[in-house]
Formats: sequence, C-alpha cells, structure tokens
Amino acid sequence: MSHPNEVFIANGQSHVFQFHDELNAEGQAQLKDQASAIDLAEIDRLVETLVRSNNGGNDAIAEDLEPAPFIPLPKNGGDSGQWQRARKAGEQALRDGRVAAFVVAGGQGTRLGFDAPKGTFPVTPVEKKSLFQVFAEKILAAGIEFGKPVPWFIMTSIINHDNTIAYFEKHNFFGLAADQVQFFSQGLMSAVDANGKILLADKDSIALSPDGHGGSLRALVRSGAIDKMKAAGIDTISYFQVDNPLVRCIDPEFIGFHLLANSELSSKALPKRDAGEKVGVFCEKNGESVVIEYSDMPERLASERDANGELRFRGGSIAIHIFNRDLVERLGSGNAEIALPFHLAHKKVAHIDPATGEKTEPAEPNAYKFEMFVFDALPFAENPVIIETAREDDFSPVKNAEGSDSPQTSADDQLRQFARWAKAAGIEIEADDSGLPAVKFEVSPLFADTQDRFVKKWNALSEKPAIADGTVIS
Ligand code: UD2
Repeated sequence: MSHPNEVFIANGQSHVFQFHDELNAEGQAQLKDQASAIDLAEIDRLVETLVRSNNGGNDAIAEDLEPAPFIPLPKNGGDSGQWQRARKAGEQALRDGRVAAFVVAGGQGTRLGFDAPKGTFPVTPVEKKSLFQVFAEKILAAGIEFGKPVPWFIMTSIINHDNTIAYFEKHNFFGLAADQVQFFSQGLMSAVDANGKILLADKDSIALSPDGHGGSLRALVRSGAIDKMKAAGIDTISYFQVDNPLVRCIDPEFIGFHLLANSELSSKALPKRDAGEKVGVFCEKNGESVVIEYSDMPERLASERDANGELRFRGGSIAIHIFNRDLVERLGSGNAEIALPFHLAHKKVAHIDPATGEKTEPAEPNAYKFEMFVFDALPFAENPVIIETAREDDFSPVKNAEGSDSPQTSADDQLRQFARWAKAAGIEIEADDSGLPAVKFEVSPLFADTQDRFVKKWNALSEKPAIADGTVIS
C-alpha cells in the first residue's frame, strides 16, 4: 500500500502531513494510523453533496409529510388481546435466547458537562446507581425471569472505550457474566472546513469525532458483533440510548409486536409533551415511515393541531427500537447504495492553522462534522412497526445538567414510578399532585422492573419492609 501521504496529496489534502517532518516517531506513527483509517472517497463525496451545496442533507426533508400512525396502548384504545399476544410471543423469544440488548454509548455527553463515560453517571434517587448499573440489573433480571441470559452489546467510541471497560471490570459487570457483555468502538469521521479541507486537531492528529449513533449499524458488522449474534442464534436486537434510566431494556410486548409483524425495525412512540419537545417525530413520506428530527421539523407542522385539539404530528421518537439482525447486516455492510445517509453539523472545532502552525480556538462554528442517525434505517425496513409507550414507564432521560431532562427530573420520575408500583401493591405512600412521594425510596431492578412484577413479589414477601426515606427494596 502506498504511503497515506501520497493518497492525501492526490485528494487535495496534503496539508494533513504538512508538519509530519517536525514530529517524533510516535507522532508520525499516530498521524499515519489516523490518516489510513479515513475513507477519502467518502469524505470527498460528502463534501460535494453536503458541504458545497450546504444543504446539510435536509433539503426538502419536510415536504409531503403525514403523521405516521402507531399502535395505541390498551388504555388509549388499543386492543388488549393484541398486546397480550405480543407479550406471549416476546416472552417465548426470550426463553428461546433470540434477543440481545444493545446500548449506544459513544456520544460525547457535552451537554451534561460530565467528564467520564455518560453511562457511569449516577442516576438513581437513593443508591445513586449509574446508568450502566441500572441497565445491567434490568438485563440480569430478564435473564433470570426467562431462564436465558441476555447478551448485552455496548457501543463506545474512542473517547470512552477504555474507561467504559475499566468501569465494568471494576464493578464485576454488576453481576452479569463477563462474557455476556461485549464492547466495541464505533467509527470516526474527520471534520472538514468550509472548503472541504480535513482539520488537524494537532500537528500529529486529525480532528476526528464519532460517526453518530447511526454508525452503530456498520460498527456492529465491522466489529464482528453481528457474527457473534448469528453464532448464538440471536436475530432480535433491543436498541436503546445510554441516557435514559427508565428504559425497558428488554420489553417482551415490544419484542412480540416486532416478531409477530415480521418487522425488520420496530420503534416506540410517545405522544409529545408539547410542540417544542426535543424528540424526532414519526412521519410518513411517500408511503414510507421516517423520523424527522425536531430541528428539521417546520414549526408550522410541529404545532399543527387536529380536530380534537391534539398535536397532529405527536408521535415522538424516543430512540428505542428493535432491529432484526438481517437489516443491520444489510445496512452495515458498506454498500453505499443501501447505507444510512450522513447529516451535517456545523460546529466549533479547535484546530491547527496550516498557514501558521498555531492552534486556533474559533469563536464561531468553523467546521463541518458528519453523523449518521440510526432512525434513518426506518425507510429501508420491511414491515416497520410503531407502538405507543407510556412516558412514565419508559422515558426520562438525563441530558442537561439542570432544568428539563436533568438528573433531578429523572430521579423524580423514578421516584414517581416506584410510588405508583407501591400504590398498586396497596402500600400507603404520601405523594404530591404530580405523584412525587414524600419519602425517597428505591426499588432495585433485581426485585422488580415492572409494576406487575413488583406487586407479585411484594405480595409474596413474608416480611414487608416499612417504606421510609432511604429504603431500598432489593
Ligand atoms: C436523540 C434523538 C431525538 C430523540 C432523543 C430522545 C437524534 C439526532 N435525536 O436526541 O430524536 O429521540 O434522542 O432522547 O438522535 N451516540 C453515540 N454515538 C454518537 C452520537 C451519539 O453512541 O456518535 C449516542 C449517545 O451516547 C446517546 C445517544 O446516541 O446514547 C443520543 O445522542 P444525543 O444525545 O446526541 O441525542 P439527542 O438527545 O440530541
């Protein structure tokens, strides 16, 4: 193979090696390593189609949109028989060992301002368990309930891969078997300037960032995770994000809906809280299901109301999906014809000015980053299914340090859930109008991770603990 320098010269990117001769051997090797991992043809194509035309990949995206229908919860008019059949089918798939859990945890977590892998952030109200511990215990509980351990795949990125693994090792994988948890790192993309020139983060390194959660599909294939699933007889992948402690990592009803419909990609929707809520929206465009990200949704459509006064485009996407393994293989195989599109993000990226060799901290966005979004898989999927879920049982993410979607709101939502379960079991708990209990207590996922299970387990306890501030039911 030729030295990457030659390839970079041929592609008008010679400046990447401009400081090469000033570097020590280690710096030279690092630069060469990073450079050889870049797909210059892909960068060229993206610069042509996205940066030069400056359309961010979103041109005309919001034309001809209709709201996508979703299967309502029984309490909102859904057919309870259908939900029961789904639950049975999902439980059978879990007993048969066909399901893996998959969390995408490669993001930078900048909004939270937490300088460690986001999954290690403490979230539960009493024990301050981390996001990763909550998920681990839910996955462990599902394995115990259905008699087959559920394998868990965790996508990291170069930013947090080693720290994530070290964290799990330190905590003995929270009770899971070490080989039940598999880590792999997602791909990277180089940032470019407005002229399509690749930016140097330092003289010996390229400005690289994770390729978006949509990069998970090709990372699942490239890392060999998909082959491992195949070998283990897994065809159903339960996908969730790292920031949401309420998520039902393994949800038999959801799995059942997916399998009974022979779906390649199923999604959970919840009615948007208000027109401005920052979640994607399930839509139909030319007869296909799509998710339109909130930032691409025209205000006019986002706030449109139907005859009942409800938001017309109300099916919010909370990034909980089930993928069929074949779809991941197809989309992650590297065939450009059927790959996810890239979106453009205009960001501030500190870089080395090729003219002066000095590091520049831009005051304004100077760089374009390329990211894939996993929900762009939807139009490629056969028989997509969208089911409604209840916000209080599936979604309360930790995104911001304060205000909405913060550690405080998420801990409160967990408390409300525990209080609802307690009430359903006949336990008297004082709570305010929003359902927030007066005492802070916590239910371990290993005791119960649904209301039904809680009631059953609670009723079976010979000695029932008094619930007070700091009580942990485990
Ligand atoms: C995402 C969705 C939004 C809604 C919301 C629900 C997008 C573009 N928007 O918004 O529609 O569903 O979630 O909470 O997805 N990640 C990686 N690698 C990356 C980038 C992100 O693993 O390169 C992970 C990240 O660790 C996190 C998840 O993807 O688990 C979400 O990323 P985000 O915080 O950028 O998404 P957000 O909140 O803008």
